Amino acid sequence: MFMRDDCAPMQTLTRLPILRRLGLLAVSAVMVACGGTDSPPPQEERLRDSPAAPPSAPAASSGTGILSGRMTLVGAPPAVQEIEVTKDQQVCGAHAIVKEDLLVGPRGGLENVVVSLAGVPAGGAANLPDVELHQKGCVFQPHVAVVAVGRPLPVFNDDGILHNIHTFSTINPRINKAQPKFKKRLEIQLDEPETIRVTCDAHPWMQSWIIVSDHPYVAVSDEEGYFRIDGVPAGIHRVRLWHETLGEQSQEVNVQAGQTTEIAVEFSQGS
Ligand SMILES: [Cu+2]
Repeated sequence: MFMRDDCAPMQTLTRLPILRRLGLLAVSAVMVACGGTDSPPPQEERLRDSPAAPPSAPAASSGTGILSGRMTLVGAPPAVQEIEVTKDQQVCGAHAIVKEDLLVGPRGGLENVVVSLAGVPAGGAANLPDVELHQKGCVFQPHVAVVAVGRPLPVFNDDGILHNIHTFSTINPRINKAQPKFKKRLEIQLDEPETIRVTCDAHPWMQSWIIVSDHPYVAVSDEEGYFRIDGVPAGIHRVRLWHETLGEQSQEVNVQAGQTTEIAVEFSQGS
């Protein structure tokens, strides 16, 4: 859970000059216009082309720190939208299924923002925790899964009905595998960093995302919008913040050894 007591330097937007805040929000608004689930996700390669630090940046110091913070949605949260179940009613219709492409907590926290360091060299992805992808109650769980490059990702069918896993990747080979009710577990493997949309072709509302990372500095915001990344090398980094519906923005952070650097990022649905 997010800990406020161990926070030292604050790098919130509220402490930035007003013009910069407006600039960041403008970036957010632009990304909204370019975002949406039908658009291909931005590729990791773009990030590697980004400058790692401005010329005036101090050299990275030794040691590591913690990067944490909170994602929020500006303005009124969207109404929860319940999916109309059109198939396999006995399983999929046994409970309410809601759209998950924009989940906002009661205090404005934005869930499922992928927070990652951009431009860091590949390596250390083995430190990412294991993850399983479940098709349960006709919903992918988790909605956003982070997996290390090259690590087998187990996919479970918990429902006893036909599911399917279909990855809309452009860098990794596409995967399109049926998962009948008797195939409780299968494995997929993704060897290149990529943000990949995943569907089940048997149930059109089923969609999730797999984030394939070649480094360990990535996290997904929780239902209150909080995230935390441990073991971040001290120094100046560019942080990429990506949401499937609200698009992408980035900002610079200065992580100091032995300290927690906190960021607060606002997303907007635009005007
Ligand atoms: Cu399905």
